Amino acid sequence: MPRYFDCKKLNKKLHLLFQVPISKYAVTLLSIIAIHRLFTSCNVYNYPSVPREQLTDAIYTATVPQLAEKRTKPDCPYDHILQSKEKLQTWEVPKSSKDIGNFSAWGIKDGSYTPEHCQPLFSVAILVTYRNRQRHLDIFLPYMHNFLRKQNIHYKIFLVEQLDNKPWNKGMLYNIGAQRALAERFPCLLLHDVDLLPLAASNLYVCMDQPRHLSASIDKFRFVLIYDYLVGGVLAMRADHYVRVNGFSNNFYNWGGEDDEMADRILSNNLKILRFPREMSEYSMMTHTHEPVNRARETIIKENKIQGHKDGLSSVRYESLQVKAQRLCTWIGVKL
Ligand code: BGN
Repeated sequence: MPRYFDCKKLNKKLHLLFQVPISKYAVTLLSIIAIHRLFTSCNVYNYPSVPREQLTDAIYTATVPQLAEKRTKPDCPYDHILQSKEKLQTWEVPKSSKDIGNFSAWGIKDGSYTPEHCQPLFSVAILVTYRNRQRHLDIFLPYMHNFLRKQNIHYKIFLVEQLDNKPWNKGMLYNIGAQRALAERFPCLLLHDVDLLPLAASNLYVCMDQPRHLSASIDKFRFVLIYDYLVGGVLAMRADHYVRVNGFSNNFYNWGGEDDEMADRILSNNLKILRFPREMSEYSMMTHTHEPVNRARETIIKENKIQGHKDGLSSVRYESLQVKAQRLCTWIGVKL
């Protein structure tokens, strides 16, 4: 006997299906989404990075010419820093300048420090963009000097402050800081948010052969890299690469987008974004309210791409600029 399709049976099955309460479907759907999320976040949590044992070969060794010329001391060691397991927990980070304790500015002049007993193999200009965040700055400067003086590197902190009341323009401030650092012949630029504090002693503040994103694992984002082309927060670039990509765009006012546009510049110049392993890239973000969101940011990213990133380091314009050497930083005040 041929078997015919039984409509009655199907009707009964469909009927049963519709009798299942809607909440059961919702629970199943939510569980599927949660499991999917878990797997995808696992991926960004364990983002691709250069393994600890290969870092020595991937870092960019270069100093300012003045240092390279007078080589009288033995080379500074760095292996013990890269291998260090020492790390602060988020709750151990200072919450106000009072928590810093007795800070001593030994060895620091104009925001710069050079190790005394050995020959540093790296010179790094640390550019910090700033406006109206005194509470952060009072923690950031002593914290960073304490952190960096242990790294055997030659570094100098440039604080670039926007002095006018126009909307905030971080990209342009970085370009202005970069012009100064390039004039002082720093081979490596490290672009640093003032509210981020590194937690791992092994997070050596140097450039790599390719652009390097340092703040891949921030407590505010549950230590997860939120997307793979993120370069916001702390980024290190060889000075020649910064010039090659024409720096940051000057077209972004207020909050957001300028870092994603920088990622675009990096990738379209056939450069890569490299990272240290996650346990070396942890940061704590000091709480703050951010600038108003730039609603045009997506459009500007697209337009800049079409125009071949012509706007940037080569087209910075500002009204006035002053430079003052202070003990803990070289201060650059700009009116845009
Ligand atoms: C992203 C912002 C970045 C910011 C990170 C982290 C944009 C562009 C949208 C087209 N990007 O969403 O600028 O650094 O968040 O906060 O808004």
